[in-house]
Amino acid sequence: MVESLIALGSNMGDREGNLRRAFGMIGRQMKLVKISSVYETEPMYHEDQSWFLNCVAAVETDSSPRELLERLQTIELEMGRERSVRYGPRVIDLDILFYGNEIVSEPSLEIPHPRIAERAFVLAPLNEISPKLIHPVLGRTVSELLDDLKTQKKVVRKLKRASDLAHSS
Ligand code: PH2
Ligand code: MG
Ligand code: MG
Repeated sequence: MVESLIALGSNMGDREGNLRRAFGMIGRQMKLVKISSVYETEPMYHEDQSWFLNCVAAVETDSSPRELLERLQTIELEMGRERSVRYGPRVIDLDILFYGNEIVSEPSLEIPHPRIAERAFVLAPLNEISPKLIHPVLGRTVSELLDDLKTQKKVVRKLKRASDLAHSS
């Protein structure tokens, strides 16, 4: 079993319902071990879109990194995710942040996720559940990466008990 960290995001439709549904689908396929609070976050990159709800979950899985990616992509598709604008609006986004301390560098799969260090919307929830986790490429802990981050983007904790989302579907 490997512990993997997954980032969840939604900025279309019933955002909270979308996170809840994704947790239900993830929980049927692997063991959900930890879940952060839910944050309402200002959009990055493509700024002209609605604010996101973001959170992070730790799971235990037997799947390889590639299989895990495929499982998450299947959930995204089942939830009606359409591939359109890069960084644009989405019903649900499920990104692998870490997979144990493994480093994977393939054209369609990079682990650790390459943009963790610039994203408050990932580091703030991640810091709640794994502050001491060491980024295997950058050699810094999650809490150090969060301290290093200089961003004007707003990240507001919204729902303290995201675990309610995971157990209510
Ligand atoms: N996801 C993106 C692009 N921008 N901004 C926020 N705040 N949260 C996201 O999850 C997000 C984003 C592409 O995946
Ligand atoms: Mg993403
Ligand atoms: Mg994605």
